[in-house]
Amino acid sequence: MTDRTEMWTELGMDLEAHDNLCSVLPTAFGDVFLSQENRPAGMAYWDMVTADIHGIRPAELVEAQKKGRKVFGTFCVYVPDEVVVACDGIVTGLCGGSQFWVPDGEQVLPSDVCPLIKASVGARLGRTCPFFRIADVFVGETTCDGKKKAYEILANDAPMYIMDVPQMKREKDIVKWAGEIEEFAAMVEEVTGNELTPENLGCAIKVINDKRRALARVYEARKSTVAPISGTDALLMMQIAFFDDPVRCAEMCNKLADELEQRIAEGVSAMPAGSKRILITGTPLAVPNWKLHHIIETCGAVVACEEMCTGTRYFENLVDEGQTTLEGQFRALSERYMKNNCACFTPNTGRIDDVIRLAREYRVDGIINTNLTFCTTYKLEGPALERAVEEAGFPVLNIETDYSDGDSEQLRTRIGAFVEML
Ligand code: BJ8
Repeated sequence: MTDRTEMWTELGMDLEAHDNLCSVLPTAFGDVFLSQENRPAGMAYWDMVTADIHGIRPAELVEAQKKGRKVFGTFCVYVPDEVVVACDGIVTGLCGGSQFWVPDGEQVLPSDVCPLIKASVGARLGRTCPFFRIADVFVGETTCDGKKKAYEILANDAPMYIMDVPQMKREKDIVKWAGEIEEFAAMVEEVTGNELTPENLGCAIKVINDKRRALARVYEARKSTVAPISGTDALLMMQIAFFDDPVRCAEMCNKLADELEQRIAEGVSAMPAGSKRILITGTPLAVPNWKLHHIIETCGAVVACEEMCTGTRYFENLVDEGQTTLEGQFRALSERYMKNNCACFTPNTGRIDDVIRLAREYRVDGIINTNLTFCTTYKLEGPALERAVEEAGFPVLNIETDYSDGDSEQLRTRIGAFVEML
């Protein structure tokens, strides 16, 4: 593997601490991914990217910056990538999914904050993630309270721009989000030095829609009871989609979908016969958080679908490609993004409808509702969700967990018992 020390040094990273992270990742990756049997050959791409996750893509971003392009780091699926791509900027995800970053986050945050927030702040302040060093602009948003306050802390160390996400979904909220997107576009134009036009925004809308279509094809294949891919592999594909070049992402996902469709036709499964099918819903699973999928899929079940931001919410609903003015395009973007069902909204009954719809479409036997510890919004809407899906005929297991491995055995016992009774 290419030695990245020079790049990491130039990025001002803490090399010693970063070495500790790099030393545990290969074992974790091997245990979770390479131990699986009958994987699709197409996963070789994601294995390669993940094996050098702090090298390959960061090196591309640094090269692009040398040519004058700007990198925008984002924390939420409400931020419209299309605007950045239209202005020849690059988007990269910034949500932290490793326990490794949590202690550095706890230096400045109370311990009773969700691990995603602590890890994201820790990754920046501990200088142990190249993506958090590379981003020219950090784009935050007014979703949950913890994130809003964490962004204030991050702003002391990183260039933050905040988008004001509405908390309801009325017509005036859609209008407001379109206005926020317009203001965001002005900032992106200024940072990139490139003008946003209906033409380049139209192209970017098509590029990101193509990426959504490709991800959707892989998910479509997961509806088959043949189970041509494990949920763990599909999750990795989804997590990397937040970092990859969108055109290449679509190309690789389409290739994978071709292979999965072939496997379905030939009856080739990645999972043992009789594996119970699970839909998982809840808070996002940022890379490298593979804990729940690994436990579920080593307990006699397959994760068939994720109703979460690292799942269906990332690709369902396309942006209308028929608009020819910036005003019409901002409105089309707003309409699409406002269809996303985050627990930060009130009410958020659309998520319950989605979970039941997806549970039927993916023909699942049971649902796991997962909540990151201290995420109040998702926790509070949990009971209503669980009641509704049970009424719809789906058994449900509620899980609250963080990034540490301390509860893994306890989770294995609970999930094993749940799968057993399906
Ligand atoms: S659209 S889910 S990506 S906000 S888990 S940080 S909500 S305390 S991540 Fe999210 Fe956007 Fe919503 Fe999706 Fe807060 Fe909860 Fe932590 Fe969360």
